[in-house]
Parts: sequence; C-alpha cells; structure tokens
Amino acid sequence: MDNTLAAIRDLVATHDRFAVFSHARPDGDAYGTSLAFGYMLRAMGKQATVYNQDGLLKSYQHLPGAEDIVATPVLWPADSGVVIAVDTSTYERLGEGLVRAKVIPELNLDHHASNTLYGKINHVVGDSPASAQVLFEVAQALGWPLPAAAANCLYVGLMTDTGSFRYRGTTARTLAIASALVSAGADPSALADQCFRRNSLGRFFLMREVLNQTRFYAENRIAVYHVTPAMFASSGAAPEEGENFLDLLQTINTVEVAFMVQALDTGGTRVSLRSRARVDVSAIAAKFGGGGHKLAAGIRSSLAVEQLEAELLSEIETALSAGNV
Ligand SMILES: [Mn+2]
Repeated sequence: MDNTLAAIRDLVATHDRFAVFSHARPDGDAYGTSLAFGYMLRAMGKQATVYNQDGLLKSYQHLPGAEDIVATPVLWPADSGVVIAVDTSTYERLGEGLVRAKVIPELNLDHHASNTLYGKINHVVGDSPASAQVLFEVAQALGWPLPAAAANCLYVGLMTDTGSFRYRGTTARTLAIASALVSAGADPSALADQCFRRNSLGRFFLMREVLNQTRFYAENRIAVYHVTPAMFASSGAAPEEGENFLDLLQTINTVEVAFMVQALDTGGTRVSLRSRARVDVSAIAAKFGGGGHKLAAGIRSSLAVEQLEAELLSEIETALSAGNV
C-alpha cells in the first residue's frame, strides 16, 4: 500500500467526526462523491456531515441523501470534525465559509490535474475521469463498505463527469467500476432519467436563446455564446441551469473549441471552455487565472465580457494555427 493510501486509512480509522466538502457551483461529481463519502463513513460507524457552499441545488434533489446537504455556515464552527475536500481543484473553490475560517482540509481527494495540493493529505489522480472513480478506488483498496446509497451517488458522479461514458478518460476500468456500482445497487436508467430528463421549461427557454445567439469564428472552428443576468430573468431559468449548453455546440462537426462567457450578477465574468481534442483549453484558461482539464476548463475574471471574449478568441486562434488544425 502506498503512503497516501495508508494515511487516508489512518485518518479515517483514528477519527469519529467528519465534514465532507465539495466545490461551490457543484455538479454531479461534486455532490455524488461527497454524499458517497458520507455514506461510507457512516457505514463505518462514523459521524459525517456533507456540506456545500451553495447548499442543495434543486436539479440534484433526487440524489440519495441530498436533503441532508448543509449549506456551509458563514462562520465555520471550530468543533465540526475532520474536514475532507473532494472534487475541488483549489482551496478557494471550497467556498467562503471554510476559507474565512482558514481551515485546511485533512484530506484533498480529486481528479483535476490542476489541483493545487492544498490539503494535508493530497490524493489527486489527474487522469481519472471523475472524483467518484478516485473515491471508489480508495474505498476498494482499503476495504471500506459500499452501501447502495453510496453506489448510486458514485454512479451519478461517474456518469455526469464522463458525459454518460462518452468522454476521453472513460476506460475499461471506468466501465468495470460502473458495473460494480450497479451490482451494489445503483440504478442506471433511473439515475439517467433523473439527471438528464428533468430540465425545467425555464432551462429550455434559456437554451433556445443561447442557440439563437451563438456565433462562429475561424472558419466555424470556434463557437461562442454569451449568458447575461437578463437572459436568466426573461427565461425563468435558475442560476445553475445555465450549464452544459456547450455540449450542443460540440456536436457540430467543424467546432474544435466552444466557449461561453457569462456576465455575473455580482460583477465579473465567468468562462467555460471545451475542446474537441487538439487544443489544450486548460493552458488557455491558465493565462487568465483559470484552470481545469485539457478538454474542459474554466475562468473567473474581473475583465469585461467583450474584452475577455476578444482576448480568448485571439488565444484560441493562435492555438488552432499552432496545431495546424
Ligand atoms: Mn469532477
């Protein structure tokens, strides 16, 4: 057993109370992995609470245990147990509640290659397609229990972060893990239905507007759209319902890089980037203080929407011509 695994084993064995965190603006892998960790700890007789800066987002309320997710308190209580972070590439993304209290996680478990290793124990598997897979491997190596509720949560993490087992990084091992999770009680068709066929009408109206205003550059190899607070207001979509429209742009056969630029209510700009294969969008995001994976990355910036978009377009065009795409 390697040192990190032994340290994780000892951390869990020698403590009784745990607080499991994932990143703000949580997705299926963040919620799924943190909830599954909670179930595993409780199955070992521990106390575990699952926190998120954003509490429970409506679109994930079907996850087993979702109703018990606690919104991170503004002031983090000192006696809340051993802090574990999952699926979170930087300390700041764990959210203000924890960051203000300057609590350093005892364990940082993740699959983002750009993870800054902010934990006391860092278990980061950069080529793993989901944190759910990383946690499954740890649990299996250490002989931890896998209750059915944990299997369902891990399955959601694996399914959503692999784009339903379509993205690169989906290996025979990933599918073997999915199979093990189904054997342990995960229900693939029910979970797919709950994750992918429960969009609100507001989200559909927002999607219609996004598709209408998508623009193409560099001989249709770059696609971009904007999202504004006004578009959320007119469509009736919830703030978290603006995700994953880039998947639609990526279905177009000419598109190498698709990105969206969102003006935030709070001021500032958020960007998501996706690449088909040849352009490393995490390298581009890094130039603007962002990060992520080679084929999927993000940025938060104080630059205005128009300026950030113009600078990104020029960086992406440079990358496209450098790669002779
Ligand atoms: Mn993830």
